[in-house]
Amino acid sequence: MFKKIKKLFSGRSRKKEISDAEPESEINKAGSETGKIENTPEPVARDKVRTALVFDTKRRIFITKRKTSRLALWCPDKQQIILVDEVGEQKTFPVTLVFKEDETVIPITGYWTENSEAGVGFYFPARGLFQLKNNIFQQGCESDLLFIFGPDTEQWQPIAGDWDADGIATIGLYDKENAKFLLQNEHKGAELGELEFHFGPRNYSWIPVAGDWNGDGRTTVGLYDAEEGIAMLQNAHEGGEQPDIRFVIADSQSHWQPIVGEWGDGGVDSLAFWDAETEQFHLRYSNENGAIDQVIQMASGEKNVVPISILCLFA
Ligand SMILES: [Ca+2]
Ligand SMILES: [Ca+2]
Repeated sequence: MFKKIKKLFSGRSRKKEISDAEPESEINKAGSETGKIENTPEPVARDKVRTALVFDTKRRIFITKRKTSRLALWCPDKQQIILVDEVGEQKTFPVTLVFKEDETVIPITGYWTENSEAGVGFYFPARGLFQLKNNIFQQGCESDLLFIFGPDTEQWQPIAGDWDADGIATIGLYDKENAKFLLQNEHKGAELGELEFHFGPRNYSWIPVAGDWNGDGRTTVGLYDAEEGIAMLQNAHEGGEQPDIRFVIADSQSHWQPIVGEWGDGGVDSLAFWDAETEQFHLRYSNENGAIDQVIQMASGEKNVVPISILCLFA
């Protein structure tokens, strides 16, 4: 498998596209062919609260109600994800990468298909390659989607989100040198994004983030300046120097790494920060000036980790 894939992607060919799909996990939306929910509860905002029929290993049906942002750590040395579950316990899930060479790998997360759960992905800058896995809880497959996207340079940083509010997250890239975003609405390889715009200053210290800052179901981009603790967020796929939202994290540290999730009760995504020195997540519940709202202490025992936020379905 490894040799085959390596051959296909040697020379950074941007035209190859592989769909290496494994069977989907047996999660079905309400009203699908496999089951119906009578007396459907009141309508809820798409992508925030979703009702689904889920079959367990004994083919029993239960109903899940909510997608929840979970704190997690990607451990590249062990190719594992440490997830904080719904009761605060840390659980480890192995993730097999296509490439096992000593190259840079950057994690991203999202619902890659309508039936995904706890999707995770990885970007290999040296190859421009995205490897997406629909469900970290489902073992036994390396990836569900594999494709090359973006210009043939290594300076791009990956992001992911539901840019068109159709319930499916797709990938994007940010070029910090030129303050440029490229966003894709489909899982397919290309050299250019469907959406392309410049946002923010050209500054090496800004970190790209993506979230639904206003709760309308559409993910949009933002930038975080770790040195100053400044966040600049957009609510539309538009460029410019002035953001829709700008705020300062009062007690931020320059070494904190930002992630995005729905941490508060306001129905919007906001920022959290990973402090590798103290192994703590610092959560901010709103997108406005202020200090950290909650601190979560981790005890992974791992040194070389990358913080991520994973959307999970929980009953
Ligand atoms: Ca989408
Ligand atoms: Ca939005």
